[in-house]
Amino acid sequence: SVSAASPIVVSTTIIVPEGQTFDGSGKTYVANPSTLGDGGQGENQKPIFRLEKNATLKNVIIGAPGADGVHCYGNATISNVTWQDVGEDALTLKASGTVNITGGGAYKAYDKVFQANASGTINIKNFRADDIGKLARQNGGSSYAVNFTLDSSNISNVKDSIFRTDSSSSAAKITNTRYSKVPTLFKGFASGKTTQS
Ligand code: DGU
Ligand code: CA
Ligand code: CA
Ligand code: CA
Repeated sequence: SVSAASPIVVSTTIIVPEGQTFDGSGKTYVANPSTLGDGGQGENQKPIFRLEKNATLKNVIIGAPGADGVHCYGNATISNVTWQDVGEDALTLKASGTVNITGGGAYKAYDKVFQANASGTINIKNFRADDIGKLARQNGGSSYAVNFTLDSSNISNVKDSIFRTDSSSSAAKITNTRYSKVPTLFKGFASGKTTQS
């Protein structure tokens, strides 16, 4: 009889070097909980993938445990990556840059999906998210500028908001997106810094 392929258990963070592409060919990757983290809400878990600047991650499924997901050090391209059960969070911008996330989805995020711990831009397009706390959050208390965009996506069952910041210089824009059970689109943005159409 047929059976699903076993996931690839990652015990040491997979590093995608500067400018290079990691193509997972649709395979499923999970964290070794004893080395990277159990995917619960404890901080300081390690990522399954670390992308150096201008790296690309594509055609990857991240299963459970998801640990601290993907860390991006500068510009990154994330294409057709699905987090089946987001760990502490799904992806973090760790150094300034633009992250373009296209296709894929994120499910079962107790708190945040995307986390911006540096200034830059996070563009999310053709994405599906369900059962999440927030789609993207700028690190609490930070005042640098982050530009968030969401386009042509489908977001459902959100506990808090789509985009959240504490920075008066950050901005967010949502276009052509379908929602179900989303209590708030934008939280903490200054007036005039959000648009929705
Ligand atoms: O100050 O920096 O939750 O990257 C608190 C911490 C916290 C981060 C963030 C993350 O905000 O650890 O997961
Ligand atoms: Ca966190
Ligand atoms: Ca989860
Ligand atoms: Ca984290």
